[in-house]
Amino acid sequence: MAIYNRTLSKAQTLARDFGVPSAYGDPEELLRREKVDFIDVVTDVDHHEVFVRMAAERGLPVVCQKPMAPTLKVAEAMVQVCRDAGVPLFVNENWRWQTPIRQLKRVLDSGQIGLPFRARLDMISGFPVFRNQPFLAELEQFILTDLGSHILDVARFFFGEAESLYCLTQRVLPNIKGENVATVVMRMGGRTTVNVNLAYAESPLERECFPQTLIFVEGEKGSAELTNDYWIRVTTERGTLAKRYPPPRYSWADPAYDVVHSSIVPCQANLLEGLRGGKAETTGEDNLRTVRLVFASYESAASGLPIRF
Ligand code: 89Y
Repeated sequence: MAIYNRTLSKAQTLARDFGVPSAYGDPEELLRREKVDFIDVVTDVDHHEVFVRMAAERGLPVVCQKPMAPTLKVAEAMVQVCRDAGVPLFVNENWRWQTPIRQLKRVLDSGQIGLPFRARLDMISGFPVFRNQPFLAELEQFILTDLGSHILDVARFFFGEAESLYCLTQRVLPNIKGENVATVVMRMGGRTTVNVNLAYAESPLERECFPQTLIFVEGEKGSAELTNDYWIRVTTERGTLAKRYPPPRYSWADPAYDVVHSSIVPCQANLLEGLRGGKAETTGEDNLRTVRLVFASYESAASGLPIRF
């Protein structure tokens, strides 16, 4: 295993902290000298393409952080270059692997609430995210790329592909560049109306629960809800069944990001399965459909018009 960073000292610090045998300040040198099974690209989004191309040229499988690319065109080119080279491309999209989200998917798949006709996915938080991740305030396109990539992916995971989409965005904080509030309405899987509400507006909320996603699904035979503190409530004509599905605790995880950080474990396990020739959920081809929703949202917000796929 080896680490590259354009600032060699940073690569060396990381290598020391995580027991990685070698560190490089030049990616070509790393690839020349090391025996590489796959490349994991964890740079900023603007540098994903260059490293994915590097992997494809060498026939090396590659895993790329979310969001896959800064534009839909670049994401399409990345998928194409890997497809042409016969190189597996995966995207490190972890939100759908959160403990309560996996459980809610099981509830929907069990048929208990029948076919879903409408759903609401809320990631609305007053958490001062820009204090922890100051680079987010510099993004011209913020909440739809940062959070929309995750929540629109969860929407696809639950309800299938979108046939149409309409989006409104707002910027309601002064010292940031991009939109920090977005509302996306979609028709998905031929039957479900899906509302996605995103906000990092720093408004005080009575039940702040960053970074939990709250979800409500209405079905033909009942409803299912993922509420604060990881409670899932399933209501049918027999009544309501409520059970808590908290994420596992890891000593290395930041307690403020528990449900997110712990989801990295099953996500990585699934990517490893893909790298070993098995089936991974978030392949480049699959994640391209999520990227399409992100940029269609910007297009709809800019034009004021719905998009049909
Ligand atoms: O950057 C974001 C992510 O990927 O997960 C949560 C986050 O840290 C803030 O929205």
